[in-house]
Amino acid sequence: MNRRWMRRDVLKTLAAGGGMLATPFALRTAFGAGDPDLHLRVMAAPAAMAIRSGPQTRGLRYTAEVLRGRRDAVRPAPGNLGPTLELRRGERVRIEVVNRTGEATVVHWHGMIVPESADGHPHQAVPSGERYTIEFTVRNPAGTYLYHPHPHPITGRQTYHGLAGLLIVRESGERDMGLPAPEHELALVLQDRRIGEDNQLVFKQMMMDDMNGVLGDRVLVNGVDDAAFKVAPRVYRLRVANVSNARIYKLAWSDGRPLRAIASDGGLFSRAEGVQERPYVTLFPFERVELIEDFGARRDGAEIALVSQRFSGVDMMGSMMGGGMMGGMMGGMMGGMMGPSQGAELHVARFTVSPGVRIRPAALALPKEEARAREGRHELHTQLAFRMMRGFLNGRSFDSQDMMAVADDERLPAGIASVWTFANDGRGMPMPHPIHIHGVRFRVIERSAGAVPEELRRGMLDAGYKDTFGIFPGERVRVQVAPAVPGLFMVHCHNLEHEDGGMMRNCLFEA
Ligand SMILES: [Cu+2]
Repeated sequence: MNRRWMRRDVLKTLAAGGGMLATPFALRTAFGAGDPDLHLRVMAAPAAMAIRSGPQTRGLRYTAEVLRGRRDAVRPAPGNLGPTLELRRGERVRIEVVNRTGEATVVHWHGMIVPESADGHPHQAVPSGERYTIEFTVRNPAGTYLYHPHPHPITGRQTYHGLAGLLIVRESGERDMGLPAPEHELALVLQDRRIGEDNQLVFKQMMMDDMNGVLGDRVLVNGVDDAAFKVAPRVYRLRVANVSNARIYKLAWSDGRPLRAIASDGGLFSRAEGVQERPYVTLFPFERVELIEDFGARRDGAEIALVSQRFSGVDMMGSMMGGGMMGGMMGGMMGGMMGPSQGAELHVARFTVSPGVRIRPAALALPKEEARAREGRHELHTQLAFRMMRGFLNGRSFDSQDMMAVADDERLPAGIASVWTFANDGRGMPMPHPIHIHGVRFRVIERSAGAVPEELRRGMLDAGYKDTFGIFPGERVRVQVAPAVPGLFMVHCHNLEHEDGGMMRNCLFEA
């Protein structure tokens, strides 16, 4: 096959993917055979939002409405955040995307296994004033997914100004697993922001922002500043999503209790993996973690904060100064002059435990391990590099003049498992990168020893199925990828400024 992904091949692959997607589902009977179970409209448009007291903040926002099907598929979110879309596994969904932003945009359904025609590749971006429609069947298991813009090279700016939302997949089987019911769930979307005069968002200000990615000095939770939650003295399911352009969080409870994780990007851990207890959780941009938290274990009226603890070892200024204590100190001093830094201590949200009868936690029965795809012999290697404000995967950047370009080392077979090794040792600046692959759920199978900074090591969560993972300078990470749907998808750094700086490539899952 030649270098370019030909149009007729796209159509052929789509047909194959369509066949694989034809999962039977009981809800189908509600409508005619060709009709979706759910028809939504998602619109991206300028908005003024109350993210804190005082003047409203101007930005962009998604709104959504149900055109047909379950009315509870769209749940409004406060502040600067799109509504939460709630889908059920097996549902056939049609979504009309309307662009009124004033510039090109396209929506990517982050973590969702959808045909390439629905993925939201940058070449699918439409001008403002236009709309497009996608369709997919929800094949993902229950979990916490996202939707956000993907137009090149303005994903960072659009997301920062408010275009993002949660997409939750539910399954009927969750009820029997002892998980808290939806009314005892809290979603926590974390986005660090710089808020300037008159409550307006401050985006890129200096060269450091293109290099580190845009970092804020405070954390919006679900689009509001200084978020506070009243919780009953019982167990909650917390869905935590890092939707920050570049910020890595070291999430911990202020009272020192461990975090108990039950799911990561791609759904619940298996029974064999079990609940993963950590003193803190390291969360890279666009990773998710679901926690189970028993607020009943605290006294009435207790106030607990979720914080991001200070850490060193990944701050650019720190590593340029040679790391260590001197590096850290110099980094801190320079950071003061140069804006917010990676690894700074940040307040995330407050939780106040209401008085009441304590409800004992139910026993958890996590799902059985999923059947694995047959293992193939194919291997891929990708070397990551960042230099001169540009990002590279095997020496190549995303080519906005040739958006469909695929090199030979960017192809892998669909339907069987391949091992994909990422090595963060290319020529340039040593930096951590969150790596995301579209259209698949993969497993992290190996990390090279010694590269994860000591202060973040115990919070690394590689269990379960992932769509985004963090990789530190000098590190090699091996993931096992078994694409279920063939087609043209993407692999990129999910530090949005790195992505917009070209650290993105196509990958082709060949039928
Ligand atoms: Cu990066």
